[in-house]
Amino acid sequence: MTRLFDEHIQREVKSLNGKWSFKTDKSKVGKEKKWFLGLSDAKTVMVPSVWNAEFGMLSYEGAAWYEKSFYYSGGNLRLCFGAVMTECEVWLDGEYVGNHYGGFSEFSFIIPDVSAGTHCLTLMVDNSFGAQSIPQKKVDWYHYGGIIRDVTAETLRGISILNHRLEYDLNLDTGTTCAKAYVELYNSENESVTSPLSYKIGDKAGFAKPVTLSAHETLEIESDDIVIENVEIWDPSSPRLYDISITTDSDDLFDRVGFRKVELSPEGIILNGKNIEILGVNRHEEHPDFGFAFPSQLMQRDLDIIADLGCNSIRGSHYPASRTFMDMLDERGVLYWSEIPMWGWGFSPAALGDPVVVERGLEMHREMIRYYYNHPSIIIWGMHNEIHTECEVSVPLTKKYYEFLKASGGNRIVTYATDKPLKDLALEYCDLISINSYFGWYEGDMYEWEKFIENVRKRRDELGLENKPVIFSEFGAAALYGHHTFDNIHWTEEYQANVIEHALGLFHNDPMCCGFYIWQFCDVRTCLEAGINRARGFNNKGILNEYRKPKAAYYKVKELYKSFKSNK
Ligand code: ADA
Repeated sequence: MTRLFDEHIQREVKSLNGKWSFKTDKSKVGKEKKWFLGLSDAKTVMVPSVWNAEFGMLSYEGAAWYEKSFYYSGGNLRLCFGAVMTECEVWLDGEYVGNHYGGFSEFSFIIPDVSAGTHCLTLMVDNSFGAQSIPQKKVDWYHYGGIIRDVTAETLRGISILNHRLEYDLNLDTGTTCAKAYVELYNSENESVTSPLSYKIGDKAGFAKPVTLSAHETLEIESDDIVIENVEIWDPSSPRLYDISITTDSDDLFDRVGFRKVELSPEGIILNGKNIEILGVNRHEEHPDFGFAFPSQLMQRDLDIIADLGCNSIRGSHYPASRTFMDMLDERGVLYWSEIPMWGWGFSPAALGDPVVVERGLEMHREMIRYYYNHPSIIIWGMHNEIHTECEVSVPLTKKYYEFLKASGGNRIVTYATDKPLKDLALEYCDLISINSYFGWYEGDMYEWEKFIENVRKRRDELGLENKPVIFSEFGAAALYGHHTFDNIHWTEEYQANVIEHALGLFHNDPMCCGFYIWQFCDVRTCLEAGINRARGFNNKGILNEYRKPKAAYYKVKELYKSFKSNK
């Protein structure tokens, strides 16, 4: 995957990005007609991309096929996919390899003993929706389809390193961290193999031991305690990263970690022993010309804009962003909330009780943790957004995800965004109460925030949850870029700026509130096809437009975030 450093030196890695053959399959006949044996009448597309960016294909929903021939030098082939929207089946040289569900996570397949020569990789990709889909058809963003992130072909030899996780506990008083490394190994040979395994953290700490794996065995190795003294902590003011290097006789994996401590008190979020007010924005990883295949150059630009705005945190609404972006956040010291696309309105109570849906959501959390665990910038895991938490059926689901994330998600805050805090039944299962509300836009006028906040406080205390701080995870108003009047009315840039200014002033001065994420960073394309009827077909609540041009609210927020930083 595109990282900001080389993940491998010894391992051969070949990019399969670039030119692919592509063909739509509206009536889904491709499998029956064995298109995996060769695509005829196909057009050329560049991967990664969304097919909706192709001429005349903006609203195509359904199945489509991708095919690429590539030279492989022979061996145990690992095919890695950064993300494919939403579901796919994979063939190599006409042989079925496997499938994956879920549009925003990495996945891979290992195919042993592939001969040297030219091979043909085929994918059937489907972005249509059913009763058990996550997300459901109705969302307030666009249902792009396609191979949206990198594809690579790797060669595994002997004992290979598939993944690692560094769990640690940082003691701020002594400046010492006690860590344990977990390394997932795979023996790609047809016989048992023994190799030294070395795991280094920076140039001092780590562990080494010999490992033996039988033919094609996958094994997780756990280290003894690794104590690191005089730790330089990862903090927004100085985001110190430590290099990780893991090697065996025949393979390697490089990564980075940062040591930091996240705690929660009734007063809010404590990062590395200091109270921090979250000054945030919600951001979709989307652009009108590239959809979800978001170029890394534009990620840097978004982060430059976000730095100029004075934000210290981003909520990754509403799905895991690419790891390239996570690397950038780690380097820049920006705090992040990462969540899965279990998004509101679309999910009926029946769907929330469906065991297939619940398990799919859990699997998405597993994948998010598997690939994102080591990123210090992620301090919050989000379980879901605006689902029917006023219904009993949401409680076991939330409990299940909460317990899973608390047990395996590392040192992070676990929450979900609720738009029904006054009748929510699942608030017991979150560390932080996260509220989405839109006074001044959908509900009443902006001066109703005061009463609402008092009601939230009352309910929280009545439930005995007064130790849980509150964060406003969404609020805002829409403005059409360039629309101004002398009157303070909906859709103008001035009105949007007023709504945000009023809400921010209240949140900042409320002791129960530990931060806020404005909805939203920039305008995003929405799903007219799914019945989201919005002006221009965009959600216009961005404080920048979709091409990242600032609206009046941008400058207001910049001024306020600057003043908040200096007075708290
Ligand atoms: C919700 C939802 C967002 C967006 C927003 C809006 O809070 O979580 O994704 O749809 O409403 O603009 O109405």
